[in-house]
Amino acid sequence: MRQTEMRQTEMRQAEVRQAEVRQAEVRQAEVRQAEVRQGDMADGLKETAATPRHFVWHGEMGDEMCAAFAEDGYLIIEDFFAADQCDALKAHAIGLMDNHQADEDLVVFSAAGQAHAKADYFRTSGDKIRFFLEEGAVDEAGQLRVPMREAVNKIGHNLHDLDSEFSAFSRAPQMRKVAEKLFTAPQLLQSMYICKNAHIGGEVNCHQDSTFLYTKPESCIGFWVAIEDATPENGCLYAETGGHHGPLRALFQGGQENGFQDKGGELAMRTLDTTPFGEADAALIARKGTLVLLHGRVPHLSSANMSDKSRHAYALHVIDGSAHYPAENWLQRGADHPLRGFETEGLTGG
Ligand SMILES: O=C(O)CCC(=O)C(=O)O
Repeated sequence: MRQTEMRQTEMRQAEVRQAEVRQAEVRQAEVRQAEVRQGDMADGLKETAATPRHFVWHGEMGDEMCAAFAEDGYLIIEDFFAADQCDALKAHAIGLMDNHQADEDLVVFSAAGQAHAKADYFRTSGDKIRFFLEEGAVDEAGQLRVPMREAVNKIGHNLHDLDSEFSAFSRAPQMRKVAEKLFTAPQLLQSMYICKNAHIGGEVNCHQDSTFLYTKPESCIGFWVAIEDATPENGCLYAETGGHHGPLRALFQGGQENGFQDKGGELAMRTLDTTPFGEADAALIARKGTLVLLHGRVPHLSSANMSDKSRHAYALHVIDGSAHYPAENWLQRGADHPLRGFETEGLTGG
């Protein structure tokens, strides 16, 4: 009798081991497929030294993912959102652009627009939904040269609290799961729907996100989601592998006194460290639905989109509520817009 029980236990253990081996094989095959896809999407890739690791989402941010993020300063997780969720967010964003009654922004972004009006429009957008237009999308007379949905560079910076669709996307269970691995008290600070439209989408210069969204201690992490395939041809992200171990180069902030926003204070880039950025050696090629995590210190950029294909993306920047948020930071929210976490309970949206 005891021998029979022992044999059954051994058989169960062997079955578990076999299932684990099968699961590991499936995961390896998925990673190989992701690498092949990355190769297929790599047309136009400049010579890069690093081959970014690609992971596939299986409901958990595992130890390997955490280790890769800590080493590289970025993390690519495929199949994070379903393609139809991305399509729905894109359709919604295009609807917002089509329905946008442009007035202030046409003046601000016209070829004759004043730099300070542009700066003000940006400076006060932290708790609003504003439309930032591409360079050259508006003529001297304040008329759009292309339809609004093609003229928009990005929509920002509080989609995640003011728009119910964006709130739901930002607070999707898998976003919350990842955030819980990375933060003590995650708070959603900034959101941007970035269009990088065909032929008109401008470049984003090399920068560190903590320059713009500084906390003490630093805690900013970018959650960047490919709403469409992002390739070297249509302006995917590039990042400096391991570059988050370098110093923070600059802070983009307002005057020293608290409440600079109310006083219309000027924003300025303050140099902290003159070490040049290293080469952005990793093309973060991302299939639709992929999450790219970006450490607040990792230098990253994207090129102008000269191709026929748009490259829509949604970027959410999260900070830790336990860190100090300086009153000099450019992004300030009114008292009626307190920061919120990933909890969906009690949200009305809209
Ligand atoms: O999407 C891009 O091209 C740039 C995004 C970016 O720099 C960011 O989310 O921090």
